Amino acid sequence: MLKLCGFAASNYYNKVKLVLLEKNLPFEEELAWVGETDKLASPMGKVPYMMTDAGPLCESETLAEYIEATYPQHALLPTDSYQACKVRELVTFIELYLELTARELYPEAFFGNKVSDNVKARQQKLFERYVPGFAALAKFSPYIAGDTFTLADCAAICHLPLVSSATKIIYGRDVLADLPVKDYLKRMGERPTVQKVMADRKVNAEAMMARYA
Ligand SMILES: N[C@@H](CCC(=O)N[C@@H](CS)C(=O)NCC(=O)O)C(=O)O
Repeated sequence: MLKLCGFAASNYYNKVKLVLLEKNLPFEEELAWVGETDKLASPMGKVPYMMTDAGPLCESETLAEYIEATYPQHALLPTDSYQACKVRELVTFIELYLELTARELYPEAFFGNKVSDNVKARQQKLFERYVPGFAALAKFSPYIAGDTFTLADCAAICHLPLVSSATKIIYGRDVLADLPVKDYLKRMGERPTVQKVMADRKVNAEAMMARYA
């Protein structure tokens, strides 16, 4: 049985959990806060990581690809290799250019710390290049990569809300405001799998904040 390790307030953890739920696979969850992770399974100390029958794995997209390759039911990648890579391309854009750029703002946006004006300005400049790049690839029709729910939706559903809220808090404007992200997330929020992930996220986020307090 697959065991997903980490905590449900994490967007990367939730991306993999959504993959597992969408594929209707049995799995266990093991709570591991940052600082309490298994260093052999996740040498960088990051979550999520996963215990499989074959051994441990880390990095959320590696986990997603492992699950997809090992359990073909309820496919989350197109069979056509070009179309599958279009999905992966979108995941990379969402994570490397949007989520990681926004992440620099999280300490101030969500955790009561301060981010320097230099960092805010640097990240804003990056968004000016990265958001149009993402907009050129994202379809929202009705799914992020086109007419089928894919791994890119699992990433978008978990990451885009943080990009929107962090930039809204720091800059007073959601950098994704000109894209149909809100409608898209509302549509995706109708899925029972997404509702389950978000409900668990809420409970765990409260526990996480209590740990900080
Ligand atoms: N590239 C990693 C990113 C995971 C990540 O940044 N997880 C955060 C929690 S949302 C974490 O573990 N942060 C602790 C740290 O960076 O040391 C992945 O895709 O799994």
